[in-house]
Amino acid sequence: MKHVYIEHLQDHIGETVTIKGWVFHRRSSGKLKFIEVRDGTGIVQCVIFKGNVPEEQFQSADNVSLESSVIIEGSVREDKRAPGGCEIDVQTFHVHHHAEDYPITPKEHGEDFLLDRRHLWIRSKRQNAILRVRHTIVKAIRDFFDERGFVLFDAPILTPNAVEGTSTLFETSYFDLGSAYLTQSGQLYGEAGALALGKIYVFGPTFRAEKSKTRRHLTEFWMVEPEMAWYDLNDDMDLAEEFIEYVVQTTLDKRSGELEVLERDLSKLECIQRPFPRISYDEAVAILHKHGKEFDYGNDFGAPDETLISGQFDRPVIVHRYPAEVKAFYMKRDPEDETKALAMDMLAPEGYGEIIGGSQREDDYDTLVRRIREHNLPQDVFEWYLDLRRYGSVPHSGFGLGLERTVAWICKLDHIRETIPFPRTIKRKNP
Ligand code: NSS
Repeated sequence: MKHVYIEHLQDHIGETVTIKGWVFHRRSSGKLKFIEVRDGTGIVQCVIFKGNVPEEQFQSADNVSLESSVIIEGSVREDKRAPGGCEIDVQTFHVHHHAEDYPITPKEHGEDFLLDRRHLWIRSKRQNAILRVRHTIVKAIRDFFDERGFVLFDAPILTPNAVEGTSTLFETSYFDLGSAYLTQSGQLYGEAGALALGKIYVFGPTFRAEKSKTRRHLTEFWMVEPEMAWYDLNDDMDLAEEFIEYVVQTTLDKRSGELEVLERDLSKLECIQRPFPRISYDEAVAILHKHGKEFDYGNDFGAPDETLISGQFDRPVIVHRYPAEVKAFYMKRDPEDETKALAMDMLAPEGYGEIIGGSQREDDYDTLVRRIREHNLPQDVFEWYLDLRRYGSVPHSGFGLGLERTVAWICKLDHIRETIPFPRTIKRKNP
């Protein structure tokens, strides 16, 4: 008998098929038993009528525990009221494995209880929907760059130096060669890639020993980092804008069902269309002050500041030209105002804050050496990076998008930890 996935049952109305899955819910009323089965692609109601299956199978349907794995044969019947548009009229019901008492029940569980059982929690409808949205976002990201001539460029994870400041570095010992660090960003390698291949993107896991216990910080997260030779800051912002519009609209198009499970207000995503507002750091500070927010000019924005600034707009806002003091050593200064870096962040609406950080890179050898010294960084480990300014230096720019923050925003989740199969935070490395 043909094994059919639940998401494809619609194409098999009237046929007899086999489905393989897990018991999601059951109830009975006399001669009828209703078993909802999930197989990872969807959920379908299976109806067992006493006379239609052998007696012992009817009895086993009575005893079957939640999350037991089952193999069911039956005919597919159209039912407009059913969630997937059809039901299964069961002919044989086979329990493949009897599950022990399943620890996760429909009652409210605490967050820690669920996170300790994350390996089971991901079977739930909501978590399933989030992980499917994540998958689609990853695919949209890759398609966007692939269709525009970018080359995927894998940067190393074990690295000899910091990229984004030394305070969030994970250190590990590396044989006879001293310490190695888990990468905070593939950017520096991406720059080498851009000068070799023109336009590249790095897409992989990145690590920050973040002491912050906020709803937007993980210690292990995924970042996509395009890097383009000959792009200035404006080109960089144009690309970021086109990219976010594409990712959001593609996800809406492909995953509206999952977003409905998550009770997402789709109109808030439909309006994510270019152009996005662009304001300077100075204009952003003026917004804070106008709203009576205490903020010292020259600081970086905290989460509440970002929420207030992005709350003024119904789509992502790009903030550019930050004080160079609060930004990374590799950023180029604005020739019109040397106190500012040619940096940009994109802040997502609805309180989600920064999802993208990017900049035009310093491409002058002497200036970059000076910056490395000013930041007290060891010049020897950056010699290869300085080579990019010794041999055919060009203006170039790029940015990094945090995948989990993007998933949290698109799904409108309270906390970033639900966006990744097994989250890592300052308080958690299990399971
Ligand atoms: O530190 S960033 O702002 N920028 C960079 O790492 C650059 N080197 C990227 C580049 O230009 N190629 O981080 C970029 C994004 C940021 O906007 C967040 O969306 C995300 O990475 N991010 C994080 N997500 C989750 N958890 C943590 N701790 C985190 N840190 C950054």
